[in-house]
Parts: sequence; C-alpha cells; structure tokens
Amino acid sequence: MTDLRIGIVGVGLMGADHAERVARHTVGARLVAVSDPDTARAETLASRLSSGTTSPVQVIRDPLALIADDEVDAVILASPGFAHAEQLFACLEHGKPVLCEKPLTMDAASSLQVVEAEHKAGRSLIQVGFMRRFDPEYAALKELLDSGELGRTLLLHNVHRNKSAPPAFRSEMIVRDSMVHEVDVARWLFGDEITRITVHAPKPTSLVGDGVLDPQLAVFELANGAMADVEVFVNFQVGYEVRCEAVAERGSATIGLGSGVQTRSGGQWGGAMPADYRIRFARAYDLEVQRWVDAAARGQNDGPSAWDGYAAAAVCEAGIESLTTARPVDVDLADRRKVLG
Ligand code: ISE
Repeated sequence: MTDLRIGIVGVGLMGADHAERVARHTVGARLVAVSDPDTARAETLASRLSSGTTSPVQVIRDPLALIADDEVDAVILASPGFAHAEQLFACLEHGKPVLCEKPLTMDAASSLQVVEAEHKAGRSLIQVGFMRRFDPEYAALKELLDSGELGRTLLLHNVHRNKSAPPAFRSEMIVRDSMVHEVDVARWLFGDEITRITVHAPKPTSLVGDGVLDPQLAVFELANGAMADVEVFVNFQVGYEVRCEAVAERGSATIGLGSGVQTRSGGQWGGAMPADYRIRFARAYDLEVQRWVDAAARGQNDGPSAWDGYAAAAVCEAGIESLTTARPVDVDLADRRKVLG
C-alpha cells in the first residue's frame, strides 16, 4: 500500500498541529503540501517538517491549486470557517477526501449546499473535525450509554471553558466555533436531532469588554424529549476544561474531571489543567486523523459527516439568533433529510 498523500490548507494553530501529526506519526499518510496566506509561516513549517526526510513538503500558495494538485490525494482544511465552502466544493469537484475543521461553513444555507453537492457527487468525501467523538473518554461514555446499563439517558450537563480567546472572538463565534462541539456531542450521544435551542447571556466577564457575551449558557431540546445544557466560557483564565455529565434513569456518568495525576497536599487537592484543546484532545486528534486516513485509503469515510456539519451549523445559527433575544429558537431539519432521500 502506498501512503495517502495529504495537503493541508491553513497552518495556523490547528493546521500546524495536524501537519506535525501527519508528518510525524500518522500511519499510511505522508504530508506533501501546505498552503497558507502567510507564506513565510507555511515555508518555515514546510522546511522544518521536510528536514531529515526524503520527501519535501511543498508550499502551494493558492489553496485551490493545492486541492487540484495531482500529487495531493486527500486534504485537511484548517483554514478559517469563511473559506470552507469554496474549498469544500473544490475538494468535491476533484473527488478528494477532506477532513474539514469545524464549522463546516458559516451558516446553515451554505452547509446544506455542501451536503447537496456531496450527495450529487455520489460519494461521502467530507468528514467534519468533531474530534471529541474520537476522545477515549467520550467514546467510553457513549459506549456506556448505548449499552443501556444506566437505563435511558435523560439529560446532559456540559462545561466548556477555554483559558482565553483572542479579542476577535465575538459572541457569535462562541456559539459557532466553541458551543458547536456540544451541539455535536449532544446529537451524537443521544443519536437524535436538536429541535430547539435557547442561549442565555449571563453577566459577562469584565476581563473582555467590548460587548462580548462571555460566558453563555445554552439549553438544547432534542426530538426525543431529552435535554442538554452547556456553559461555554472562553475567557475563564485558569486553563482548558471540558466536562460532560450524562444523567440516565439508573445513574449518571461524568467525564473530563481532570487529566493526569490528582494530588492531595497542603490542604488542597487537584492536578494540572491543560492550557488548550491541542493538549486535552491530543489523543482524539491522533485517532481522528488516523481513522480518516485509514477510511480514505479504503475509499470510505466513517467519521462525522457533512450532514453532521450541516445539522450543527443549523443549530448554531438558531443559537446565534437566540443569543440576542434569550428566546427559544426552533430548528427543523426533517424536510431537508427527505430531500436527500
Ligand atoms: C476551538 O476552535 C476548538 O475547536 C476547541 O476545541 C474549542 O474548545 C475552542 O473553544 C475553539 O475556539
């Protein structure tokens, strides 16, 4: 078997992390090209990852040229969300498997166009970067809930805190780029669609200012009557913390209580908190990329689909509407699902 030749579009924080992963330890894959508007950044990364190897990593300035390149078999999109739609259409046009970082696109309408274009192309080529599905703790929670051991799952309580976010991280981005993970987690754990979302904006932290609504508190209602809540707080100051408690008929299960060694000393207990998601979810990202590569090599795709990306985009769009009114906003995907047959 020859290696799957991967091109990465966007080598900021997440793209550079994936580049390192593909170049250094993904089995059956080879990093062949990177693209970034900041050419110097792309060149520095490419030359670092080329050194000591026999296959240099090319820098291709134009992302659409990278996608079209015959030397590239599959693409990772780690560009900003606003660039995704055009780049996804290009991947579909060239028949290339693509792992697209969330959000799939910036709104429900363009996400649905992507789903329809993939449907027309007749092949499932798009996987969305909902990496939590690959995290061993989330996977174990899903397995436990699916086993029925605790009875039917009724509720999820989620906490999602980042140490800090860049000043440009506006209120809508907290929904579209951060809360979107809990949207996917709720749909995935319950195996059902979210039909209504309400987003509240409590007293905002004084450490950000400029009208940014942080933290946010949301409630998702699912078609089967179950509910999930989530606190998203992206300027928590302390570290990165993601927790999920599932409440079922005969018990509850919690994940994300602390990574690494927990100590008790000097009247205190606790342990280290990861600084960001690349550390907390390192294993999830490794498994996500490895599974994507393995499936793509078989001509398949078994991760979160374009439909999952569209459903999350539709819920987030409703969430952003709710954020300004604190009123529940309905989400209706049923008719669209029928269109796709
Ligand atoms: C970031 O883009 C991610 O995907 C992280 O998982 C999330 O925790 C963070 O809030 C987002 O900004």
